[in-house]
Amino acid sequence: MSAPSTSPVVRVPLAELQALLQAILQRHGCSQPVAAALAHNCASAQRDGAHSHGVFRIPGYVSTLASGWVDGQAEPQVSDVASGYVRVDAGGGFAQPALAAARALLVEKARSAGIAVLAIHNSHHFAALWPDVEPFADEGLVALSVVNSMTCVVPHGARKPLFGTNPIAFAAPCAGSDPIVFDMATSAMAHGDVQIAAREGQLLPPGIGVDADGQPTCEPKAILEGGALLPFGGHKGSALSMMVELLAAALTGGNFSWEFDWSGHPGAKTPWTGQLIIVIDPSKAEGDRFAQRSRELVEQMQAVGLTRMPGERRYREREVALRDGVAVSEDELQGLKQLLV
Ligand code: NDP
Ligand code: PYC
Repeated sequence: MSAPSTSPVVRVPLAELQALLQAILQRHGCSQPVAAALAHNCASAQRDGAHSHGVFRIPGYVSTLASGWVDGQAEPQVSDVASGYVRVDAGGGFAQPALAAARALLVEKARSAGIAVLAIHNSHHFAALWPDVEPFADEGLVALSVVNSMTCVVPHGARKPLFGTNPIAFAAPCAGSDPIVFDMATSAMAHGDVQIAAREGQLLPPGIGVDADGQPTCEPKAILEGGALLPFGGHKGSALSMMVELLAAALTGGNFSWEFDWSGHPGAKTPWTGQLIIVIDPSKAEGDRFAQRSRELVEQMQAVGLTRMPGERRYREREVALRDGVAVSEDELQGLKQLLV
């Protein structure tokens, strides 16, 4: 995860930051519920130090809304298609309001059938994925989500980019602590982190991407301008990225990462794809034992020397932010305020 900009950092109360983001999104064409859902997501990412998907993303939302590429007023259409299956047509709007619209039905189905699927299509996802799964684990459920993005990753063994950065997020309850959560791009680095490295003038480690000639490069601009990212972990990350294309696009009715053409919408940044969320009620397996078994797993990992769980850095940053305010660079805060004018 990249560090924030080098300009001095100020601390802003979470509610104040969220209200500012909501006002910006409404000012640039989102309805109140859409702006509220996106502002909550984005402020939460900034709170947790998930900088590649915090306030850094707001100019991208704004330019996308201005381009007419996304419908900031879309009203998601929820269909109850089977005992364990909910479909949502996001109407060319954002995925987060689509999840919000279907969430109660999804949880009801997961609790009655033991498992339920939410398939969102015709949707734009421009955010971190963990905010979509973590709340299920807070309610004692296990959740897995995948979303595909835009062509910028070369499949392992191929010559040209095809896949998106295609993240996978997972959340499970754990007795006596915050849920176990991981959220990772299947590319060697998230596109947002490459953009931040380019902005900060930093070189990348080897193995992240290639330039326009397909040659390995550590220069973020060469990746962003005609080059491409690589999957993480060679053929293994590539297979996971392929799986994300199948689950998030083929299964939901959404676009594959290469299927949309935003060239007629200068300023458009948000991938128009699909998202799948699978929710499992672990009480159907062994009553209340799952969260306790999660605890045992964590303790065994710690016993063999693990000092850092996935999600732990975010939870630490969250604690500080809730106490002292959310860290935002002065430059970014000024930039945000300009978007209200
Ligand atoms: P990272 O590589 O920063 O982190 C991936 C996961 O590994 C996190 O859960 C992180 O926990 C954990 N982790 C990191 N370092 C360690 C460590 N040393 N030991 C144990 N666990 C560790 O994330 P990515 O760069 O892959 O992705 C960043 C974000 O980009 C994600 O939120 C993802 O959803 C988003 N994204 C969104 C896309 C979209 O289309 N909407 C596309 C691609 C990415 P922790 O969080 O605590 O650091
Ligand atoms: O960081 O790879 C990324 C990304 C793509 C779409 C939203 N975030």
